[in-house]
Amino acid sequence: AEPPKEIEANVYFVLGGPGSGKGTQCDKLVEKYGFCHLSSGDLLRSEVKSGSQRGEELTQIMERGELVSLDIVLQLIGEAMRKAENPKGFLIDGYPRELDQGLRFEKEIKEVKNVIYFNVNDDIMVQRLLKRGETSGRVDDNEETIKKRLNTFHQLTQPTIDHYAKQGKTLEVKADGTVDEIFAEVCKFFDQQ
Ligand code: B4P
Repeated sequence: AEPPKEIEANVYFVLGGPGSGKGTQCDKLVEKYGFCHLSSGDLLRSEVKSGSQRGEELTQIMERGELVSLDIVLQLIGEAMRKAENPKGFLIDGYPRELDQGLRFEKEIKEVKNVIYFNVNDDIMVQRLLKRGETSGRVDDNEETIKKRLNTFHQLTQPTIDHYAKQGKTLEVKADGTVDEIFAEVCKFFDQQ
């Protein structure tokens, strides 16, 4: 087999609770800076849509607001990264959600340059997700699952964010404002890179 292609572009992890605006901000960053945006949630949802054997299992895990297995997500992200053509950088959105995911990624794929953390309180996240749930058709945008997703975030993802903050790699963005206010903050950071 061919050796895996070396990843040259910078890697940024984009983290925050469910409904913190990760996906929303990443779309705008792609447009402005030409990054390649890979959302672990989107990759999992398209795996479900493809009708593969593991799709049914993934749906159930997402419905429970739990994390799917580390190997599946890492494999999906790695594959997608190697397919990207001339990316200006990678925004890895919603990953790592537990410390092990981050450690494995850095060991097997590449060291992360920075972590962008969207910090919002739970009440606002719940409001945003319930609103999205009116039209999204997502199995996890309902009150019960949202509570579980918040729980998973506080128990597993928050310590992961702390880990990178200690390394001085984290940009923390206060993310309870409007989409444009938050975007302006993030752009200040990327314009200096
Ligand atoms: P995700 O798809 O990552 O779901 P999410 O956390 O809700 O983020 P999303 O990007 O969709 O929402 P956003 O904050 O942008 O994960 C879903 C599930 O997949 C997980 O529960 C887990 O089971 C599984 N999974 C994913 N990654 C995994 C991993 N690495 N390992 C294991 N399992 C994994 O936006 C939410 C809403 O807010 C939008 O409707 C948006 O319009 C709105 N909004 C955004 N910014 C706003 C603002 N400033 N003001 C008002 N509304 C705003």
